[in-house]
Amino acid sequence: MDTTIIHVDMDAFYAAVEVRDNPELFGKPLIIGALPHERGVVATCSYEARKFGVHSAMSIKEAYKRCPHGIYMHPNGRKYKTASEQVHKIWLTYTDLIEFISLDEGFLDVTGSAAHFGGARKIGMEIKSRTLAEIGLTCSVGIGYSKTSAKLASKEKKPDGFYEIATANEFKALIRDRGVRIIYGVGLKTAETLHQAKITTVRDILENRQIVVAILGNHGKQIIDLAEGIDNRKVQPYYESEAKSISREHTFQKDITDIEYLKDALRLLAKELSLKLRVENIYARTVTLKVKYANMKQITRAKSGDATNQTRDIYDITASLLDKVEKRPIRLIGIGLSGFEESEFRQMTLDDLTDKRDGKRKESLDRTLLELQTKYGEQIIKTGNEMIAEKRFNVDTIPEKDA
Ligand code: TTP
Ligand code: MG
Repeated sequence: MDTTIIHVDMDAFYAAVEVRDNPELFGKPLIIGALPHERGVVATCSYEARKFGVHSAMSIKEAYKRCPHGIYMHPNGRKYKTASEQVHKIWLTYTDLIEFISLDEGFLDVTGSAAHFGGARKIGMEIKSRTLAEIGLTCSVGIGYSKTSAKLASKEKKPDGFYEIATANEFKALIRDRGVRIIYGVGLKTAETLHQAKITTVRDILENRQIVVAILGNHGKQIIDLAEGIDNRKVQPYYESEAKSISREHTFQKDITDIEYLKDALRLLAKELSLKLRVENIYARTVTLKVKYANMKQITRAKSGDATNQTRDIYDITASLLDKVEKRPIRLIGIGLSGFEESEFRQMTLDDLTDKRDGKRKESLDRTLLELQTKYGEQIIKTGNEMIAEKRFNVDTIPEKDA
């Protein structure tokens, strides 16, 4: 059976929730984020504000220059979380194969369930009308034969959009003459590299495959596949039973670029989490690194392996994930653990068999912690929100090279 995927993305999500709750804001340029006199960035803004060139992650100073008559508001996270849960509930009535990408965005695999509801288009239209009637918000829906096509489709007619890309040929025809950035995974840097080789459109990519592979290697091959409309990535569903996660995070007083400092923070977060696991007598299979950059862009990278409750393992995994992410000033760093196993169901690992090594590890860790405390004082880490029985972190399936 051909795969059918729906991608839903709420329109101007934070701003739309605020407008819904205060109709006086309707039709006005509304900017959610820092206030003009504060240091900070735009989280999002209404489409009216976008007309003045304001967009997510822009410094609030720049936004104010472009739109001095706009209405500026701080975000109200709890409200958005509630709205997000309501939206997710609507989606779940059509399939349980859903990959929740963020509060306002998700992929629904309706391959098996579409016929039951009268087809994917019917589901898409119903999601739109119910989201408006039941929650008072608009969203954009894209239907595709793959994740990439569904995502492109939802973006195509934003806001309040509805669009379908049914085949790879339709997908190719749609993107052929657009800039290379249209391809998922082509970030600013990759685009620049391609531009230097005079490759500016998707057509250029397809007509210069050898050059693309020569300059970008495996990433280039991936880009060519996506340009051809080939994308076999599966929707990674999220099940309640796997939903539990425990996390610790830290927001820095100032943006940090020093990788060693960031790793020190990871060490302390890992230690806290390890303690928590041992108190609960559980082991985690998946370790997730969360990074929020100074421009508020947030990314997560995850790795699954043998279940562990050890500080050292949690640290090693997150430190190596950190080595691979883009190097930019970082405002927040966090670790999430999920995929828990009770001790009796857990497979023995090498660590269980080598008590001595374990002892050594603990010793060296304690020494590290002592060194850190001497270096930064007791208060280097203030624990952020703990999330138990919350959604797991979002895990990127194709790492973006540079977005
Ligand atoms: P988006 O879906 O990227 O943006 P949006 O829903 O506001 O607008 P649209 O989809 O119509 O283009 O992000 C969802 C929410 O995530 C957004 O409302 C605010 C938050 N966000 C940030 O806080 N910082 C950011 O840099 C981005 C991109 C989003
Ligand atoms: Mg959105």
